[in-house]
Amino acid sequence: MNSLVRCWCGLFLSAICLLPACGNSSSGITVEDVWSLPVQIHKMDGEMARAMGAHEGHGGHHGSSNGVVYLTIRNKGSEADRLLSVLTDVCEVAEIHRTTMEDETMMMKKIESSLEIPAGGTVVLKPRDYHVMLIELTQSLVAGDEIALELYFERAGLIKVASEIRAL
Ligand SMILES: [Cu+2]
Repeated sequence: MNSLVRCWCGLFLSAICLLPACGNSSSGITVEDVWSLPVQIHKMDGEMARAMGAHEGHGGHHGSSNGVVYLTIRNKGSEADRLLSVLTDVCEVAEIHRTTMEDETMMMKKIESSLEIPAGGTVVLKPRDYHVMLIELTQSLVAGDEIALELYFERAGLIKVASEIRAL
């Protein structure tokens, strides 16, 4: 009887995590519209190449494969939360970056600490803005495939999402 109960419980939990926005309901955080692009340094267009060239730490990896992840984080809770880190198996390091314009040059910087998601607010990681940088891919990103990401929030804890890889 005990094993049957555990079995049903397991099924129930996996069913919850198959929902597209697999959030922690008590925290109010949901993650939606998760997608990725491969970024090949030597194949990037001028704009991106300048951004990457200006980027500390990427210059030394000329020719290595990187990727980006874009996503939307909603906080329906009454308290602010913070995205602390991102983990994935497909690269050596995943960092939260922000692209900004400085003196008409596109710059990309790792954010200083963590990314705040205000109470009742939405933060969109999108091209030319916040993004998750996948540095030194250990496997190639193939359009149509999905990669697994683990997002760690200060209050909501771990939220696992799948990111759809789009074509460049
Ligand atoms: Cu970046």
